[in-house]
Amino acid sequence: MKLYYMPGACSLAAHIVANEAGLSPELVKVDGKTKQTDNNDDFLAINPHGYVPALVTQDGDVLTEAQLVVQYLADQKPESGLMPAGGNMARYRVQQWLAFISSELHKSFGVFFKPGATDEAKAAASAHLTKRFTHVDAQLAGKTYLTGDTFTAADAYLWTILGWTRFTGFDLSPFTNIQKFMGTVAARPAVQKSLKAEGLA
Ligand SMILES: N[C@@H](CCC(=O)N[C@@H](CS)C(=O)NCC(=O)O)C(=O)O
Repeated sequence: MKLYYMPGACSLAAHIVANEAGLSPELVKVDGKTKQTDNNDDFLAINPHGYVPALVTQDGDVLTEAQLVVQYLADQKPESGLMPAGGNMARYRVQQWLAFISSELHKSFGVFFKPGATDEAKAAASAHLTKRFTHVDAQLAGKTYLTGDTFTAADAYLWTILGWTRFTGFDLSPFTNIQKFMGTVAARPAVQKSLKAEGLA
């Protein structure tokens, strides 16, 4: 398997899930500007959208979309608990979180990384994120992870996206459960291993 990534981008969630599952996909770094890989290959030939994560499976299939890539990787090791088994409400709950993180959180950060984005657009995104973080914080009350005591693919995705608040100046201090979650996840060996491999530790 090959995992195409940019350091610290949403692809970090897939990288963490791969390490949590004990998988060792070949890591291929992509330059966001040139869309060239570190092997000087054209990333657009892998994913014409030009964004990471992209996963090339053992069978040569290309999978994109962070919420899908983490599920595929987790399903390679069902015993890891990273994705509950199909047909159970527990799996739908993790999928519900993955969809929420993708559409309500991940996409709302885009404006902060967009050159020329207006202050008004950033303020609107901040207001939206504040509402959504309030929900996440309440859901984490009394729990270690989003769905309880088991670390899942959704936790890897949430942790990755919340980490971007450091670059946007977003103040997470009012969200005490989120802060605790961030510390707990950061301490996981698979997370540290992923950060180190991406040159971020
Ligand atoms: N719809 C995609 C979006 C992925 C995405 O936004 N990737 C960003 C990094 S977090 C990226 O590669 N941006 C570079 C670009 O779009 O050119 C997903 O959900 O995975």
